[in-house]
Amino acid sequence: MPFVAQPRRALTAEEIRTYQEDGVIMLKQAMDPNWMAMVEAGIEEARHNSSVLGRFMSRKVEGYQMDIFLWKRIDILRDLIYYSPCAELARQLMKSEEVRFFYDQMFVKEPGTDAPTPWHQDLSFWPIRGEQICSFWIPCDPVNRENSGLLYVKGSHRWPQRFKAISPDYVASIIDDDMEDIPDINANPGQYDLIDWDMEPGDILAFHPLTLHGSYGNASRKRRRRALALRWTGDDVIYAPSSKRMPIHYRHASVEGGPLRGGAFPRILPAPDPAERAARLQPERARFGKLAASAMGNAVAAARQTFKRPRTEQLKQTWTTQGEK
Ligand SMILES: O=C(O)CCC(=O)C(=O)O
Repeated sequence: MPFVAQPRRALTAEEIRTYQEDGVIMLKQAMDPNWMAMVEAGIEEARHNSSVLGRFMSRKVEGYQMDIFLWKRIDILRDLIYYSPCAELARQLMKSEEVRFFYDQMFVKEPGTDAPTPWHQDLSFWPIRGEQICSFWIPCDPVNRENSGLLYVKGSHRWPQRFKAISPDYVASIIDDDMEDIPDINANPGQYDLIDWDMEPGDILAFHPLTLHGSYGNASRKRRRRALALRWTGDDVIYAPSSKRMPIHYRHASVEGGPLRGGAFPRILPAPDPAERAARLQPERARFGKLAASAMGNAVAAARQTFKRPRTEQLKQTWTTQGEK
């Protein structure tokens, strides 16, 4: 028996087609105020009580705060994942029988924070493969391009290229030299079909993990930009770990080449797995040994890259103007 709330309405065939063709869709007022209150409470808890990983991710840019796997320690976000209509919306978009939760991530940019999120494809970061993967980006403040709303290259999820994983904090260990450099999209905006939206709390963006996306810094003087990303997986997703992909610091039972399993990636639909659900009764912190190994791997990769070619040359992306709509 599923526990998730029904969405306000079923998605239309046209909306599902748009998601599949464009690789992104904005769903207007898809989240009721009670769910948004939970998103906001979870973000506020994480803002004031960062995890070790969150502090590591946010170390480089004052005013740009990130955190990850929040739901593992913040109960209201665990409840959002198990009970909100998000899993059902993801099921419809991915056309999947099963929906698992992959992980959540917080992105907060304070007013006046000149910190873009570089253009990237999420799947280049992740230790999974498959087509039925969908992220939701849920802002709890009004957003537009000025205060760092997300921009997408429409249809780029169908491009053959796989681009290097450039994270906002430029984590070296996940930059895979076998992948292509990301083109400097903002330097040649006319060459790309860019799309973005003005959004209100309650609106969500749903996007495919290969759709190129990024955001300007927050140029607003007054408006903070707080957002929570929820990542969902479906039937065809397999676990594909590698030293060049985001490490998972939490317990799970997935085997390389097999489906996602276990407490880190709980099944939500068609019904939760009792053992995975019980595993979350104890809030879990990222395992220290794994964190230490990741930090070491990153330091070695960063040293290697500096030796190979200057980072500025490798990572160049133009994000200096807000670009008129
Ligand atoms: O909020 C941002 O600027 C980045 C969000 C993002 O890249 C994502 O959710 O995949």
